[in-house]
Amino acid sequence: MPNFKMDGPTRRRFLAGSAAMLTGGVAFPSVARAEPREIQLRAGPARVRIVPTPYPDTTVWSFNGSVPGPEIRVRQGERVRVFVKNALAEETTVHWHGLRVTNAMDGVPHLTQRPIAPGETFTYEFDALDAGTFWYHPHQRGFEQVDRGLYGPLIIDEAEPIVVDRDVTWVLDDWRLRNDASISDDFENMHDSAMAGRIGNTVTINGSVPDRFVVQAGERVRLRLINAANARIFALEFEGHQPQIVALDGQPVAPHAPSGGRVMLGPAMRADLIIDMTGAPGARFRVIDGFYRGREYRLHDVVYTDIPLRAAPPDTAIELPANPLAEPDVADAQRHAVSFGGGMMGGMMGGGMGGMMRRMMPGMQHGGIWNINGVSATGHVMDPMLTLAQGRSYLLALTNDTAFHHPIHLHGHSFRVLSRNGVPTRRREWQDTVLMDPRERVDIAFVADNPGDWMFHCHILEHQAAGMMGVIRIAPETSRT
Ligand SMILES: [Cu+2]
Repeated sequence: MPNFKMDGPTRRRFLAGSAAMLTGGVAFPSVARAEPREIQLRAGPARVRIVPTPYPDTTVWSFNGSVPGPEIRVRQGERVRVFVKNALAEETTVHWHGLRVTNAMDGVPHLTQRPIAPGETFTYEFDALDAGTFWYHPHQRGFEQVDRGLYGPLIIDEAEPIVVDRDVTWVLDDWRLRNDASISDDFENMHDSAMAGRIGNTVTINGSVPDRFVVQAGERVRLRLINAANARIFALEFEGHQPQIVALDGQPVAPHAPSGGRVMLGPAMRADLIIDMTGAPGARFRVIDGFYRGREYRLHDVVYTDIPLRAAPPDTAIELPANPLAEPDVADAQRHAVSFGGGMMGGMMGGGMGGMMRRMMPGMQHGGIWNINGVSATGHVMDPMLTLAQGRSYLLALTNDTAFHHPIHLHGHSFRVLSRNGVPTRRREWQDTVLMDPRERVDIAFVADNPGDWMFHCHILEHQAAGMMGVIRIAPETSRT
């Protein structure tokens, strides 16, 4: 984990001390931005240790030789310039997941940019508008490039951060490894494409099989979870602890305990937790991932040192300041229905592969397995499924007409999740990726304030590649076509 400080003081304490003079009550943080923050990323093959000895190292594709790639960490309001050098043998791009960048910087091959050819460098530049937990990854053949290790965390610090003892990032991923610790190359197979996606056999945190997370009694930790897996959904339970969710997909939410005690994260989703270490010195607790019924496993151990930090965790406020997002006018929003279809009709119960294949949609071809509103994407360039007027509010009534979960991601915007199956959500959370249960209906709303052609797709990368992808165009009202 070369780029992660799991222990020791973070920049946060320093920032907490210096933030007051930078804000002065303005709605939008105005950090001096004389020069953009410059970052170099090099996408290329590397050898890293994913599983412990006696297994050998694993050949991956990574940014700057590590998995995850380097943590990009900037202050809200800063301008960021990233030089991406492609040292792969194939084209690539980088998408800044959840960031409201201008369209040309969104990293979608052929739609927003020409892909970066092998040997080329592309320069991305954007403003860090929203504080929060984000990540970056290629959008070119993501099902293989992300799976092989091309991803990294992107953290934007609040101008006035909440006070914690440690600020820790866990990038979750899973890998399909062979016995020699090499990555199985069975990409784009029919089984993964038509069912739940490429679920791996080895789960990692920050690029390696987790060992123990050492904490101190009385400590308060901000834990930023990022699900970088192609397809695995996580449902994390922190035994013996009461985590509070303070942000989802980077956007602040009223602090609350996770429903059922489990933090749910579909692919690409993030959650910021505040965890007070209320255990006794020397105690040990498990972190359980229980999403897949009958396949619960111990993801991690929380291990207390013998020396407490203090008698009890602090009781300071943990609510995060809101980001400058435009509030949709739901009453006046134009409504569009969007349905997600395809895949196996009857789910994955019984029958084996042959039975499952027989239950597939009639006429279904590989590459056209999934669809949005009946259209199955064959690449990133396509006619827009919707053309929206810049500045107006929209309500998208999403319906999952399939037997599988889908984490649906909209580029360039965050949206409010208004209701699920007709029941209003309690917190109207902002998300950029909403996890839909099989057959579920979810209403989302947002202001179409970022002009351009934006991807709207499932973030199970095998589903995306097999057609569950569309383009939403946002254009000035006068130039709508
Ligand atoms: Cu999907």
